Amino acid sequence: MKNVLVIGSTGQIGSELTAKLRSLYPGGNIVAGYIKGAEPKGELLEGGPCAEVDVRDGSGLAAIADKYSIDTVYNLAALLSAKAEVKPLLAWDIQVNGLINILEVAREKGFAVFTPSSIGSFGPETPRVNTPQDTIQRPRSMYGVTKVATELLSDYYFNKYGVDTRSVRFPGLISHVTLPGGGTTDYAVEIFYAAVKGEDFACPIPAGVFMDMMYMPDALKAAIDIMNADPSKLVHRNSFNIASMSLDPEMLRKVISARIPAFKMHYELDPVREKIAESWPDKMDDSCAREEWGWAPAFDLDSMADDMIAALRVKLG
Ligand code: AKB
Repeated sequence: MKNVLVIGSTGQIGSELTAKLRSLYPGGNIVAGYIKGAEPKGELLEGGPCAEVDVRDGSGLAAIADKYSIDTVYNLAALLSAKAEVKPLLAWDIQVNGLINILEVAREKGFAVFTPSSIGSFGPETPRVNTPQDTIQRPRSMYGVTKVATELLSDYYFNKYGVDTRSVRFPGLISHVTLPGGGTTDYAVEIFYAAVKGEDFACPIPAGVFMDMMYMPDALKAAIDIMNADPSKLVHRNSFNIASMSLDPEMLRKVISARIPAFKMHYELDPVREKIAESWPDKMDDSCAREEWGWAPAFDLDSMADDMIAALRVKLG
């Protein structure tokens, strides 16, 4: 990886991934791809090349790939799970038709493609605990439907055309640089912002509903390591389960209260997010990622909470 296009570079993952890749590959072109209305600012804008890229425009993408001799594309364009329930057709257009455009250009130009999948690719019939790598994927949300489709399309283009597609199934991501928007797991980020600001947090997910979560530095490491992995060791490709912690709102309340004793939380359930959360795994089995490309997370609940609170105290003053 040297010349990389990050599509969706101003989002929760993209903003941090672009910065990380720029620090790892200072001699390369790490292009921050964005759509109109979500232009990069500050360090993201000044730290390297930026280009407007809409996944629904294959020829625009091909021109950017040529201009920067792109060898790897991180395709992070997506509507998250709760938002995709409001705009299901737009979610399909961006996530599925958009990916087909990218894969078609990848066939022609020869670049590798990372398109994240998610715990959202599973559904209520999937084993909830130690969810196997290869198991039932019958999601009920449009987000999940698009994630299963993107896993299948990515494998199809690898098997049929040799496009180097790889990906991971991200848990809910906890981070302090860019807020997520429209996801079911957003609460696990928002709870920290509320606690550090001294606000009472209204939790949309019921106590006792567990989901896999991960701290952003581990997610970035996974996204980079999978694309650098030795292809001869990969039995799977799209997508690998990766896991680091399984949390419910009460676990987060406790870990935050231990650090911010005045923290207060009450429940104001969101029926859309509640239904989605209840259909997702509690804890994925990530042994294939560990065996095939050496995946190992660095953060657990306590070290993540220490780091999040320290970073937000600086950010929010
Ligand atoms: C969401 O909640 O929609 C995402 C995800 C788990 O894929 N954060």
